[in-house]
Amino acid sequence: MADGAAFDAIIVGAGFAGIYQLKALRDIGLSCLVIDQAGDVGGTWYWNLYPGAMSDTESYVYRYSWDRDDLLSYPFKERYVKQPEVLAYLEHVVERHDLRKHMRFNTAMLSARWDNSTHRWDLTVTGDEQLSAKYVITGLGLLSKQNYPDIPGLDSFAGEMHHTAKWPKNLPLEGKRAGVIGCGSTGVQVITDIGRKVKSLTCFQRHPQYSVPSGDKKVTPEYRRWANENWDQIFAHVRNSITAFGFKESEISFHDVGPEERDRIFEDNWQKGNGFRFMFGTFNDIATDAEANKAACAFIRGKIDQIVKDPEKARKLKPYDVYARRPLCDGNASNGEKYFEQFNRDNVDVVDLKETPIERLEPQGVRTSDGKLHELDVLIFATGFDAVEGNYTRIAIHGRNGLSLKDAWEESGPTSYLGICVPDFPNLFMITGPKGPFTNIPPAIEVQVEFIAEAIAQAEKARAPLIEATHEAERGYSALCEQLAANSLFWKAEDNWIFGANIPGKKRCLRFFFGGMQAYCGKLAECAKNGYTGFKPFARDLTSAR
Ligand code: NA7
Repeated sequence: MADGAAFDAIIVGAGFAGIYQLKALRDIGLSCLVIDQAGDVGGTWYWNLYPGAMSDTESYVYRYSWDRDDLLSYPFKERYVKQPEVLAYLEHVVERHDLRKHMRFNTAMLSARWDNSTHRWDLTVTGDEQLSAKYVITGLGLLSKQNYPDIPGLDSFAGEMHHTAKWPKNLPLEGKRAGVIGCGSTGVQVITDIGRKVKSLTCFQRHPQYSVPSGDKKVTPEYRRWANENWDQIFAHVRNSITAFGFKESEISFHDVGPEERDRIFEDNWQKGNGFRFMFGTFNDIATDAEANKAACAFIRGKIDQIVKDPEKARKLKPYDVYARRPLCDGNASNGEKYFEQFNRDNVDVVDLKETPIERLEPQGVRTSDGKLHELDVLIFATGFDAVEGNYTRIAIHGRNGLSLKDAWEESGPTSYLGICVPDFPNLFMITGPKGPFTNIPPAIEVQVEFIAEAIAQAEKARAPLIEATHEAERGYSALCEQLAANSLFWKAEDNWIFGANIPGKKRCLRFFFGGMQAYCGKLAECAKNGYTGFKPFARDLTSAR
């Protein structure tokens, strides 16, 4: 093995997760290396350069909570952070904490194999280089393996085709005839941003969406002062909430109030904006009670009818299925217009793919089943991701006895203990792994990073650096996840990536912990406090190891 190729910890991914994990492990004295296949830091925010890309979490809780001076001083201009700002923020954190010297870019993990004789992971990375580490921590992101639909004639299209998650920098769209396939979080953002820039925009929509305005606006000095005076309470609230989105979640049931009050609450939350707020800040049972859910759907359909002037476009844009996908919200275009308002433009149209599915791509554009050729210069795939496990199963990760992670998940679907560890894969930790919490992502990353760093610190102290979840613990945790999701209406939404149902051939099963952030933090704290229950003994051997 080449000199310098052995580390205490190798962290894969230089996004929100990898950056904080590096800092946490470096600060306890471990030798660490971060590798990333990208050319620089940023993770999701390195790749997603598509027009309109933004976080749909409010800016003040889309950042790290642990650097007080930085929280007080780092600027944010608007209520929602846009891709360039998130990227600049992550670059700033890396420089501020002198982390770059531990990072290597353009370096992908191609395979990882546990060696039970050395108790180390052997990694092969780009260029067939061999690296080794006691601990491997993956911060691969939930959503990074792109999903390209298998459309006949894909290669025949003569124009440009781009997936939103692999967007070329500064692609000019002005004056072009653009098509967008997909109207999830990403599609809604792209459409809102480019409607007024392109010559024509054809939106190919399979399921219409319940999108709510974000409520984006400029950050005023008063708002910033409020945040600066309340960082402790803000982040305490985040960890004690369900969604970790920083707003007050509703404690009342839809059935607790009468029709007028219901309308007032829906309207109030629509005006405040944010998709998660609309789902969890209105009533506490929108995601679990069919009647409450239907009322929310009817309210949003009413808004679409009010906003979209052409009744035929409005008809196509109105969803009638259950409101039980990841809640969406749309930002503002540079002129302040929002998603549904785009369809009042003469140059923006929607094609309902349930009525007229795509038959094939042709050199000039997209041919739908009604025989119509939608002529295009550029086709944008906002078609989402092979979410959650997609990043893991494409890499050969082999644990004990050569077992691959792919095979370990073959029957059960992607699973874990605490969203972090998999039995038979010692010293491997997944940040935002399967069955992690369904919340705002940066706070979820933080609690996982801190749990991993503390477990490793304990194992190092005990000189017993072998951290491995038991099968029993994984089964128990999975059963808890199932129980927590049992009443959720999310099961009823078709083609939902949350259950892996957006990709043909993927196993339809639960991929998240639906108990909320507070309960999730409670599980991690309880595990650590009781001597890392659910793991084969390591920290508990502290005394005997000495
Ligand atoms: P999503 O939420 O998975 O949305 C993908 C969209 O692409 C959605 O509208 C899909 O329609 C559509 N899609 C996917 N495959 C096809 C085919 N074959 N034909 C037509 N339309 C298709 O991905 P996003 O990138 O928007 O968001 C992912 C997450 O990233 C988001 O939740 C945030 O957390 C950030 P469907 O609705 O399935 O009918």
